[in-house]
Amino acid sequence: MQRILVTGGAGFIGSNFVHYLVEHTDAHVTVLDRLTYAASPEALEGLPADRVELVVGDVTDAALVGELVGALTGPDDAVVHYAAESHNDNSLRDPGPFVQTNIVGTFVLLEAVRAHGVRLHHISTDEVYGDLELDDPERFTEHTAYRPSSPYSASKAGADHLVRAWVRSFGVRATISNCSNNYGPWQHIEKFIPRQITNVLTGGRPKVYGAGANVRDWIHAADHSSAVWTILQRGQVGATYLIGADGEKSNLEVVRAVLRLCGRDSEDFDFVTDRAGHDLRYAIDATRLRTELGWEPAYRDFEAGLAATVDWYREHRSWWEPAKDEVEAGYAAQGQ
Ligand code: NAD
Ligand code: TDX
Repeated sequence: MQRILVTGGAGFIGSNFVHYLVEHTDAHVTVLDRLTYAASPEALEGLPADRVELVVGDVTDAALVGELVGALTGPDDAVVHYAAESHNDNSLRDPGPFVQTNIVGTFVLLEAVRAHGVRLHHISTDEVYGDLELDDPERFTEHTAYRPSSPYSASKAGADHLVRAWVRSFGVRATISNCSNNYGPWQHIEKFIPRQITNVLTGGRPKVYGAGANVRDWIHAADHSSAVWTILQRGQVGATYLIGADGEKSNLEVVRAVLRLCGRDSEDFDFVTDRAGHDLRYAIDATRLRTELGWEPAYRDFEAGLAATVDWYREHRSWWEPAKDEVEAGYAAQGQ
């Protein structure tokens, strides 16, 4: 039986991938997650106990990581590494945990897969490439130079470089994917889309940084999961794949869509203090993934995916509501 170790598997995207594995494969899944404020162990509830095991622990704990990676003895066993501090705004307030988890955590994992000869897939972000002008005809490709802007994206870039060095210097069998902005169920309400949905659902107003002209390239988390599985199955060891679904939207477009879907006036939002160093635009060219590995996204209609996401937050109030006041107080303290 194939065994997959998923670090950060209780988070937004990692838990989506765990569901993907349960539904589409016979693999046994071990989740390693520290259960930080960002984790949603509820997202793993109801999964078959003989298929999914949750180990609560830190990816920087070399002894624990060595033990879990050492148990992966089959030829198709693998580690998929999602665990990270993931929010740019938090990295501006307190960068330390980003260096620790994202860089040191990846180092610890790399040493374990090197010692035990285990295949690794490393999950990264398009933010390592910095940003694009709004009218730049080029999008990010596997050949774009690294130019990270924030402590978060710099820590992810650092992790990517470690993975590449371990491939080249030590022959570690690893692949990397850099994905665009994800949306969907179980995303923490600190992030843009769920923050605005839950602002509206609690009778408040969406908060748009700066002038709202910034563009993000949205992909449904389920499409990210299918892409990662495709790379794990058919990806070339040592290669990097960019994951994106041609979903560019300005923040203003997204906020107005959320308001419309909730039956509110589409101008019923506030402009607030901009993010320091705010990247203007991300855009992914996923040609390599599509042509070499034959991957295609299932969610092609952003409005439809967003509508389903709004409904999901309506139906899961008891999950997000306890965190709402504290998240908003943190933003208010920054004028956001
Ligand atoms: P998230 O914050 O929702 O989840 C991160 C998970 O990692 C949480 O469950 C948390 O408890 C766990 N974790 C944090 N520190 C840990 C540690 N030291 N040891 C063990 N577990 C730890 O993040 P997400 O949005 O699901 O992102 C997952 C991965 O995908 C990250 O690597 C992120 O950089 C990458 N990514 C995210 C996006 C996006 O749009 N959210 C896009 C591209 C790439
Ligand atoms: O209240 C807000 N208002 C606002 O205008 C928030 C929280 C954000 N924004 C803007 C900032 C960005 O332009 O919305 C955009 C999206 O913001 P985030 O959800 O914080 O995402 P971003 O900074 O783009 O990073 C995300 O995508 C890449 C994830 O959080 C990262 O983990 C991933 O690597």
